[in-house]
Amino acid sequence: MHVVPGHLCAPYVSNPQNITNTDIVAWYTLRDLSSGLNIKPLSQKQDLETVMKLHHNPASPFVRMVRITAHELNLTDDIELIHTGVFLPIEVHGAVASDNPLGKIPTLMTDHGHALHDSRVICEYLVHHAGDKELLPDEPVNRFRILTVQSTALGIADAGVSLRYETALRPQELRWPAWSDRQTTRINSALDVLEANADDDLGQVDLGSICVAAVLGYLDFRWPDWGWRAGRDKLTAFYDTFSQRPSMQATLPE
Ligand SMILES: N[C@@H](CCC(=O)N[C@@H](CS)C(=O)NCC(=O)O)C(=O)O
Repeated sequence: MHVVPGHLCAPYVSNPQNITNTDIVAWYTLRDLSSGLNIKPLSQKQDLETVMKLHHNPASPFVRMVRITAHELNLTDDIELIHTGVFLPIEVHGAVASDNPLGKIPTLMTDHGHALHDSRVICEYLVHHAGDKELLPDEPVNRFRILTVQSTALGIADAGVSLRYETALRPQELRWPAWSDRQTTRINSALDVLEANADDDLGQVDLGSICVAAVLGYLDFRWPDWGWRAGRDKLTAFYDTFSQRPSMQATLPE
């Protein structure tokens, strides 16, 4: 049984079919305590059991998308970060692979013990978990517009991470410059579309703008001389403003 903030008198039970006598005793003990004496303030979340675990590495743009989303939803205290340490695309990382057969990050273990991947699934899960209707509204026109902006950002991240593997990790003699050029073209084309649609797509905090901000931060982190700002004034203004948010400041890549 997990006891989570806000549920002290009606504890959250991971699987209601598996309630044991111990759970019931714990439930009533908590209820009795809450009526009088030793109960902890709800704000002391860190003293309570964390209920989700995120395999992460702060260099990953996909991980950052998830972490910014968690910050914006006030869920950070509910997620334990598990750092992968050195994380290479040619090695199986045991801890990650045990929760995700693809061996990729981010991977989230929910409070129900389910492993979730990839970043878009995890972001949507966090929105659902928080009961939020702002970051990904139900209204279909907005919802699918936001998901498409998110997809554009994810495409830039896919191309960027692949380019990074190609140019920083692949042995020199095996490199394929035309393939690298294609990734660069893809990224620049997507940035142009984000610039053209910035007024409609980047004016609010939602899963689309969060993922765009994360991937622009990744470009700055890996390629400070890329020059993505040139000729993209709206994207630049968006990023300058968005990157001041506490969620961005708390998740800087390293
Ligand atoms: N589509 C995935 C992509 C995740 C991804 O490629 N993550 C990279 C780290 S930035 C990774 O796990 N690479 C390890 C590998 O490719 O083996 C998502 O959105 O989460």
